[in-house]
Amino acid sequence: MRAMPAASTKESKGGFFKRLKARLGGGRGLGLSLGFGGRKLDAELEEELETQLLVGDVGIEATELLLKRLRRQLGSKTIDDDDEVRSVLADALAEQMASHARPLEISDAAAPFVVLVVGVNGSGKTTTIGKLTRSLREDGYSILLAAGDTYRAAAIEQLQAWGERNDVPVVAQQPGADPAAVIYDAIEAARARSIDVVIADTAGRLQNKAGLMAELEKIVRVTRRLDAAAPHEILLVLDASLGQNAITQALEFHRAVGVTGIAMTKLDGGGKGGILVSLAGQLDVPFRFVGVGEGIEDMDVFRAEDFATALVGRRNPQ
Ligand SMILES: Nc1nc2c(ncn2[C@@H]2O[C@H](COP(=O)(O)OP(=O)(O)OP(=O)(O)O)[C@@H](O)[C@H]2O)c(=O)[nH]1
Ligand SMILES: [Mg+2]
Repeated sequence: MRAMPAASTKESKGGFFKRLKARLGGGRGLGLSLGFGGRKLDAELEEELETQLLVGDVGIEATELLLKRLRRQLGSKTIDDDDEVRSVLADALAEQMASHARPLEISDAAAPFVVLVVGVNGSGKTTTIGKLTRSLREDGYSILLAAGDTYRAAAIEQLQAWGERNDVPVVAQQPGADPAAVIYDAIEAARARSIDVVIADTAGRLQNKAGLMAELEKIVRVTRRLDAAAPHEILLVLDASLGQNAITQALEFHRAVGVTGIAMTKLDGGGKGGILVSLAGQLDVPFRFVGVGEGIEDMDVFRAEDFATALVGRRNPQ
């Protein structure tokens, strides 16, 4: 078993962390406007903070936990400056998300290792596949992509374009083909060619459409005929800009197919980022990746501390 370093050692600290901080929630992270220096954590201040955290998508339960922590650490003392609050918040946020920071591990025993990528329409599945392919290629894995979104010709072409860009083969059939059959063929092809990893795209589906969720269950069932342990990863791609709706999606997809990892996209612009804090308290599934843009490099593994720091903004402004 190799822990996927996927960018974890590569550019992380410098490049991606900077971009994460710059772009998260359109550059404002949780958008905390503090101005707390000289004040005390009284009811009025708590309410201000509570509102800001809720607006940042942190969710009620996680917000309550954070306020409790602030109360415990700040007591009735006069707050020095905003950094004091930021620091307590960043530590508490990192703690709340820490157990979810488990990177994707590609097991060498699997032949091939199968990643099934699922999510609602437009969440960023195909783009995430492109980014993940590049990252795994850089780590030396051979990859084959399966065009399991057979609903639109454009979807197949989009995946083929990512295949070309990354110089990896794509197994596809005509639009309208059975996605389970496409993915089955792709796994067999990967086996025949001793390819390490198959990443399967799927069509976007709303979590409340029973027929489409049943189709996903069928894909999983058919995949298991080739390897009882497959898919080794069911990666749910969530659009952070959907706010609390992303949580509903996560719970429903998990109920239907048992999600094993989450990639949170669109944390730039619309996505506030607090959604990961909220999700951490509601679903015990690892956060594998965070995406902050449309480019091939705009994704990295999730790191709780970096993410928490980016959420609260600068801790030590000059
Ligand atoms: N800003 C931003 N845009 C993103 C990110 N990830 C994906 N996108 C964009 O979101 C749009 C949808 O991305 P796709 O990868 O096609 O999404 P999908 O889930 O495959 O969509 P369907 O196949 O239609 O279900 C595209 O315009 C992407 O460029 C991200 O992290 N940030
Ligand atoms: Mg797609």
